[in-house]
Amino acid sequence: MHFIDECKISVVAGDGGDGSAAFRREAFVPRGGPAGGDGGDGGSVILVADAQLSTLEDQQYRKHYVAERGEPGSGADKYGKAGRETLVLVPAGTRIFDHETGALLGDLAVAGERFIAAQGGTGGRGNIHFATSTYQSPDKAETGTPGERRMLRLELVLLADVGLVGYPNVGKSTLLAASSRARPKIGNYPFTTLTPQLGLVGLPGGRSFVMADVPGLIEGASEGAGLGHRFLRHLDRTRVLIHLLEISGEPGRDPWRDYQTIRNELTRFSPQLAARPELVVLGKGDVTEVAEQHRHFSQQFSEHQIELHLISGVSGVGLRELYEKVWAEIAAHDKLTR
Ligand SMILES: Nc1nc2c(ncn2[C@@H]2O[C@H](COP(=O)(O)OP(=O)(O)OP(=O)(O)O)[C@@H](O)[C@H]2O)c(=O)[nH]1
Ligand SMILES: [Mg+2]
Repeated sequence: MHFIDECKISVVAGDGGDGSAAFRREAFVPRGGPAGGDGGDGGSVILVADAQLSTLEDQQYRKHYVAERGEPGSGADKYGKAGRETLVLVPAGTRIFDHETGALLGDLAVAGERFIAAQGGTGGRGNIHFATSTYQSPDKAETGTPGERRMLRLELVLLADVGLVGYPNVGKSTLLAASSRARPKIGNYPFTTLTPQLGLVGLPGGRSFVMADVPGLIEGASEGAGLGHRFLRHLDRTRVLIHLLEISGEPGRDPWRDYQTIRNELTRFSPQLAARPELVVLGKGDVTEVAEQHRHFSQQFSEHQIELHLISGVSGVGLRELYEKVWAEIAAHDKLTR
């Protein structure tokens, strides 16, 4: 299961500086030899894959990248200074497309790789290059060529780090919508979500992770009840699960029973998936009755050494704390596998 982070940027390279058509000035010589230097090359805009980055977030904010132009040449054989290049840092794995034609231009798969997004113009040659034995005083010099400019689309494929599991209607999609720019369908009935949805959840300090919302599970999903359980394969590559529970009015359900039912279904699908670190959450915490009963259920879960967090996708209560715990699990996992 993956998620495509994408953005559009414009890149404008610097123009090359013009060459100069100056002449040497010497006392008593009306016109000395040609002395106009070359213009400097314009700077290029270069995309560089950086190991520290994991999203295209910087490019969501800054969309225009311009490199410096080359300085013109001048008299006394002076060459113009080359324009400075502009580096655009992107995460490894970024693919670069021409926005107009859709053509794939580059693929920065590995950190350190570079792609010239817009080539700087070439500086024009000054008249010092144009003198010949028969043409001693050339008054022509070249103009610099313009820098390239174009619109690019950047695309980055991200894998889901976190999976949301639970009964239908517990508020999984609401939680994803509250935490990311994803806009999954939300409805007050079971099985609103039919296909997995992904969103990028941002945390302070430039941290982020991809969260996957999948359909709800019910008892017997492994035998095909409800939407079955095959969609859980989309959580194969996740590192943490958020198990969302609610206080439901349905007969035969309560958070602890629901918890065991879903755990059982997860194990039947895949013992490896069931073994992932899991954060257990009681949702809809904005409802007074839920907030009041949280202590009671929390007590019950703690008897099984499980911490029961209280959150609400509607009011946002508890989300910050929850995502810090998610982040700690992701970081611990990264440390283990590095
Ligand atoms: N009060 C309150 N209602 C919520 C909250 N989260 C979800 N709901 C409501 O619960 C219902 C189900 O929400 P969804 O987000 O669609 O639930 P889901 O778990 O994605 O459901 P499925 O896709 O069917 O599995 C909707 O009517 C939501 O408005 C919450 O934090 N507080
Ligand atoms: Mg849903």
